[in-house]
Amino acid sequence: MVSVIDTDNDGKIGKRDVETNSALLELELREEKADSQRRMAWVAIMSMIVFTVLLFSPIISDSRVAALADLLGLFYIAQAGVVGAYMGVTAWMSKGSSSVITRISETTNTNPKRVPQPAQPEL
Ligand SMILES: [Ca+2]
Repeated sequence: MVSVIDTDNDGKIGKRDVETNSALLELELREEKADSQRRMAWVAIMSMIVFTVLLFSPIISDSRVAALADLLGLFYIAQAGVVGAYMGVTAWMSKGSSSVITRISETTNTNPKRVPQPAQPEL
């Protein structure tokens, strides 16, 4: 259940309140998604580091490393792909998020450019 908050404090839930709330909800969902994608990228980076350290440690024998060579190559490519996709998606999403912020500032009228100017006296 999503509750609608009276964002402009006029005591009524109007169309602008619903628009502002839906824009804020969209931002929250976007942030959640970005958080989980960032976590995935960090796990990918850390797994590459941990696996590399493990492969160079004496715990794993040379014969095992040789046997897993092809699989490990694919592993590194896949993990680097996750990190690269994260970078690309982050850059792409940062372009789209400005439209939501513009929508919020339009509905809440907090954009300083949109503050109505006092009428100029005619000379
Ligand atoms: Ca309202």
